[in-house]
Amino acid sequence: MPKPIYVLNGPNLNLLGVREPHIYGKTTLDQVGALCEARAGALGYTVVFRQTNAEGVLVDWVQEARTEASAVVINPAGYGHTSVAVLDALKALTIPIVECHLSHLATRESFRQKTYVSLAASGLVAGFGAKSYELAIEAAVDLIGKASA
Ligand code: CA2
Repeated sequence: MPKPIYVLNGPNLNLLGVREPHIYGKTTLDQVGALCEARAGALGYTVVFRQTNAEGVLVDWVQEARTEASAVVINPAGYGHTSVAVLDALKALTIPIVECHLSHLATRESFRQKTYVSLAASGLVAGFGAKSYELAIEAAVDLIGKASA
């Protein structure tokens, strides 16, 4: 059994489906987790799906992924735009990293158009709502396959 794909979620994503559905959709974070499990399962992987509002906890989970995960899919939320600490943690990984966002960052405020996480990730999926996560898992599985080929 391969190691799980860690799907890590940053601050305020616990509010998904509850507020601002016009930007982030109506799907709750629990439902996103179920979608990730189903998509990963179909591809032969399990997921560890977590959310935190605390930057240090996100750093701890990224560090944990170094030894415990096959890949990381991360929606850093607001910390993507601010956190050098999360970037540094990601840079210590040798497994694939895929950045994931619900909204289409390029069409939003200028401060959302760059993320520190992008400097460590292989690529970014953004703008497809909950589907972004499924696409990010597909990309992660693809990258795992390429790394072991
Ligand atoms: O589009 C994304 O996935 C974001 O990572 C979401 C973050 C935002 O800061 C990023 O720029 C883009 C915000 C997450 C907050 O999610 C909420 C969901 C519902 C209601 C309020 C906030």
